Amino acid sequence: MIELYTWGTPNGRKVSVMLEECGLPYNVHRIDIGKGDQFAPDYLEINPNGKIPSIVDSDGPDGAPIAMMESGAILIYLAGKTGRFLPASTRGKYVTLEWLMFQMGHVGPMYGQVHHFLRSAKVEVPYAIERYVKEKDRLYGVLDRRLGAVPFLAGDEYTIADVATFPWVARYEWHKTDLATFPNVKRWFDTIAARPAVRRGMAVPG
Ligand SMILES: N[C@@H](CCC(=O)N[C@@H](CS)C(=O)NCC(=O)O)C(=O)O
Repeated sequence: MIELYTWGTPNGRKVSVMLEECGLPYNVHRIDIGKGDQFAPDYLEINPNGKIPSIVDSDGPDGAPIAMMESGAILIYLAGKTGRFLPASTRGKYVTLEWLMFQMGHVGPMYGQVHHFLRSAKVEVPYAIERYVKEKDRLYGVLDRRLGAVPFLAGDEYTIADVATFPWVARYEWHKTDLATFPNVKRWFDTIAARPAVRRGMAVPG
């Protein structure tokens, strides 16, 4: 059984969507990051970085339990465990990892900064808003050009790169983006949003 430690954020939902897509049974543990649950000593044993999401798989490699942090690493782990959503071809695998890293290194951190400075900052910081909104729009341009050339981020197949990116784009209202201005992203977004497993995973932790 897999134990999922999560909260209702894009990084958390990447993992619940993947677990639903793979049909893996899992128990949800709510880590309320607003109340500081992520810093509880027991939780830091699982995720030394004090963030969500994390998993503990009682049936890990070599039959021994494994605890994992970092959503991108967790997606790679679950893809390896199930043989799903990471192409078998060498080229397909590396292109998928390329776009997964693009999400982990750019889309997540930059959209997260936009959310912070538009919604949570204690003082309005126009310089930061301008900087991160500009970068967010540039990244939407990169995604839109890519998705104008191929149906999914890694090519023809739906992969963990899409699983990772979708929950961030799903917050388009938070970062004040009109998806109609990025029509290829919108086509991709609507396709993925219609998947039943995505609907279920996006509702976690409920
Ligand atoms: N690179 C990490 C980022 C995790 C992350 O930033 N999680 C946020 C929620 S989306 C969190 O736990 N924030 C609580 C905090 O910073 O104290 C991953 O992808 O797992």
